[in-house]
Amino acid sequence: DGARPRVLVVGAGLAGLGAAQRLSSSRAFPHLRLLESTGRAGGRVCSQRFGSEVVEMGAHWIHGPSKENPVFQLASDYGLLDEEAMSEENQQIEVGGHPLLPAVFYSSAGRVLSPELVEGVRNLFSTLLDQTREFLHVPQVSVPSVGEYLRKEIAQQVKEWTDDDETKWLKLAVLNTYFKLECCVSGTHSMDHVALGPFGEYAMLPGLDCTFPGGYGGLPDCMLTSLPKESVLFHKPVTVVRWGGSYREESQEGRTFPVQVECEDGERFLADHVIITVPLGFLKEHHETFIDPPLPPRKADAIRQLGFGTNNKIFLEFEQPFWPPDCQLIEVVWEDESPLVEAGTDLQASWFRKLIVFLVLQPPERYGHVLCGFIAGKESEYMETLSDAAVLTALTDVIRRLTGNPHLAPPKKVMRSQWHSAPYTRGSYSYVAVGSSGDDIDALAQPLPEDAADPRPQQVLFAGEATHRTFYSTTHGALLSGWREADRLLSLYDTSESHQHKPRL
Ligand code: 6YU
Repeated sequence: DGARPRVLVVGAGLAGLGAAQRLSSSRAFPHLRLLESTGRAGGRVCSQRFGSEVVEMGAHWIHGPSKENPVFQLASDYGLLDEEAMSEENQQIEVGGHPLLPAVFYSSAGRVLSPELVEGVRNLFSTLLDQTREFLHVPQVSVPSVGEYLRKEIAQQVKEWTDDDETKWLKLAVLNTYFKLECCVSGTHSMDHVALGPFGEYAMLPGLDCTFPGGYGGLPDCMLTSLPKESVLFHKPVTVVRWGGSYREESQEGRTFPVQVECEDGERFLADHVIITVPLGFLKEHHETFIDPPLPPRKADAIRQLGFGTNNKIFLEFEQPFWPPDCQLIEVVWEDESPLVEAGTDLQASWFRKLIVFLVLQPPERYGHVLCGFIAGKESEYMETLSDAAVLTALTDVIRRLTGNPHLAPPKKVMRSQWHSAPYTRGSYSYVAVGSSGDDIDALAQPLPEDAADPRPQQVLFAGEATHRTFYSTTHGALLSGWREADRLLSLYDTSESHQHKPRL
């Protein structure tokens, strides 16, 4: 039995759990260990208590909940979804990633904007955004980024607008809100950082986005339960993955292992293979020391070039709603802003202007009056450095201004995510940044040793959302990447001979 391959998985997010689950269901891998730096499973799937209810600090929806979505399938199998989400009808709805919720647009001038004006602008923006996905196979793009393309098109269109000046400015201000919203979707500071050519490679599945009634965290919890208890070690941050070596257990004469993984507490684990699922944000910060010998230049470049930004959530609980009863989405328009005018850079004075959307958590009978605000980019990272009290004060001022009610009662509670400060995440999710492409994602996913002529079996494998070329930034991308790497190992070993530890090369 000691001759069978030993596998380590680093990170217990959906990628790591998915890989471990698949490997542990095969008899070929009885020696499986999952090392997780924090005290819980789930990673960026993170449900937390907020008063008497559970809210999502990380992943919120299943994007495209339908048959092809493995997160949807697994969650359905575990009985974690409600009937509506499971219905055939729900699975067939195609909205291109943007479900339309009943929304109210508040402006910085203390007024509610007319739905007609907003709808016209929204249609324009989504038409332009759809166009940005059409450059995938175009050899030469005229501008490098999604943001620049959108602005160029908008500048053209404005010339043809026949509205009065005030309406023109207002329409531009609404467009600016959509730019900020798109920053949340892509998890980036600015759409000028998101590469235009590869933008259309991100794939959307059918199905109307759904949530987990009992919390997204139910999914990693169920996956964890299916693993042998002793195989999962928490509070085990890995500091270095050594590969290509010949390591032997101190106490034993036995065989040697090519991989040695060292943890912050000094403990070492030997293995034949390691699957690394740490976030791209962690790799960006640590890859030079985390992997030894260091990564080949092509892979290190991919880590540097691909984007990994910040999108945070701020939950606010109110005694009384200030929004109308049927409203599910509050959007914020700063009337003095335009995508055609450079934004201010004084984070302290204006970070809160980047927060332009609040979801009203549904149903109110269950949540009370809770808003979930989204804020992306450098402003979001700055927000992380503030105290809860400072965030609450700033947002109370904003909401008073939006509603034109200087006496509006402040929220009674605030809670927010701080994904950029989280040492084992360092941001929220990946995007294909200007200067990178889907090939970088594939380069990141390439196992080591990389050389096809190298006779050694692959020792270091890479999974995680940032390694999925078409589903990056999602939970299903993460899960599929974990399965992909587990399958890579399964295919290395002929299971009929696996007890003899014979790689099938
Ligand atoms: C989705 C959604 N969603 C909001 C917010 C965030 C994310 N996502 P993990 O990080 O989970 O696991 C790694 C583990 O490794 C972790 O436990 C670490 O502690 C551990 N680790 C690190 N270093 C270690 C070390 N040294 N040693 C040991 N362990 C170590 N996805 O499907 N629906 O609604 C959202 C959202 C605020 C932060 C999301 C959403 C992203 C997912 O959460 C994320 O991809 C996966 O959970 C990652 O799993 P993993 O296993 O890879 O890593 C065109 C175009 C546009 C492109 N984008 C459009 C899509 C929009 C994405 N949607 C996002 C929206 C929200 C609101």
